[in-house]
Amino acid sequence: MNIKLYHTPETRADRVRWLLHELDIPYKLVPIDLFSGQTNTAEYKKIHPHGLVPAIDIDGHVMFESCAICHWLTDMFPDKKLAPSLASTDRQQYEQWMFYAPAMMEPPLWENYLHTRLLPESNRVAEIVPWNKKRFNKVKSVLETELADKSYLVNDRFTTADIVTGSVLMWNSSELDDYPVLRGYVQRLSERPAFAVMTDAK
Ligand SMILES: N[C@@H](CCC(=O)N[C@@H](CS)C(=O)NCC(=O)O)C(=O)O
Repeated sequence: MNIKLYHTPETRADRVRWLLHELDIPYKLVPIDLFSGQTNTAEYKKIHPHGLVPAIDIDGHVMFESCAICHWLTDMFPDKKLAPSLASTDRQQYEQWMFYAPAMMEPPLWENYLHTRLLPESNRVAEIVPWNKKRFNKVKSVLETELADKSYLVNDRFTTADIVTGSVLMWNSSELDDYPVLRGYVQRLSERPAFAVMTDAK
């Protein structure tokens, strides 16, 4: 299998890269500079129609959406045991957390990034920021309770669901003071050899 990952450091492409190292499969990294206009070309739009990262090319078949890529790669390599099998009762929990990350965790953080940094000041809505903080605090409380008596989300075994949820928590790592369980979780995840390889290589 020939894999090419279109990647920019410190973006959602990192979660795919982390997973590729957990799976221990060879791949080619295609560095993408988001600020050079490279993603706004007709050539790159054939890879990702929105001009975003990540995207992945697998034997000439291109796919985008980081969590979908993680989900697919995990199922393609079942011997690596990074997801419970479809027949296992743990699979429900696995699917739940895989979708929780992009559906419940990312939107409040991303919206606040837009309304505090990315949008022109005249387009920012200040009132949305505390509301989103509240939404994300709820996410953190849910995960704090979930992980209180275990190291990983699904039946206490490391899975790709920890990569996707962990990678979003890492965006917010400076605001985990009131969440000791999550601080420990993020620390544990960042000490994994596959995670270290990814950050060393940046
Ligand atoms: N839902 C998509 C989001 C992709 C996305 O927004 N990527 C950001 C980096 S994290 C990007 O490429 N931003 C560049 C831009 O907005 O021009 C995914 O998870 O892959």
